[in-house]
Amino acid sequence: MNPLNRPLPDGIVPAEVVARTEKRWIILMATMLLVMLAIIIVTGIVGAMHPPSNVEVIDPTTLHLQGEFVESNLGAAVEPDRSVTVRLIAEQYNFVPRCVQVPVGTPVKFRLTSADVVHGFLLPNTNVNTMVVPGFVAEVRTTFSRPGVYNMPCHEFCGDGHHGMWARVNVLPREQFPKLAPLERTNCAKQ
Ligand SMILES: [Cu+2]
Repeated sequence: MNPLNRPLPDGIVPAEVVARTEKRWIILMATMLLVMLAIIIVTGIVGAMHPPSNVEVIDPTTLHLQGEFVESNLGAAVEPDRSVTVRLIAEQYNFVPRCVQVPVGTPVKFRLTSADVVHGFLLPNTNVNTMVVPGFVAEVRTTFSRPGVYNMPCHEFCGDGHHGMWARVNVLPREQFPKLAPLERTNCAKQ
């Protein structure tokens, strides 16, 4: 070993040793950053996850009086292109409506807003996961690949009753959905 490369008794390390150590750390850190970036990109593409980007404002004090989120407009609605739009209001401590039915294999667009505080909307094992912020409309698109019952807990702590705030999405076989009565489609009520 080159005696010049040994740490000196006063703790000063030769310059080339410092440079080599720093280079190793830079390479290690850059590799870690690239690996983490790759994980974000790959999981984003594979899981079709998108950060919520729908900046759309709404007056939370008049939701029930006018506009898109009046009571008669809530629940699942079929669009002219056969896709489905689901409109929900999150409020302490409920989703309105508490249950919606949608068809499998069909593009579904969830539009949500809050009447009071920040809530969260999540459907397990799907790409649906967003905050619901008063004053804004959150929009998430998905296509359910299999029929079943998806519970949707509020996952943003919103007060004393937060633990009891949950709702449900019933994903139905495609041929079953058009047979539903309007009220069954919006809040799962049997008619
Ligand atoms: Cu909540």
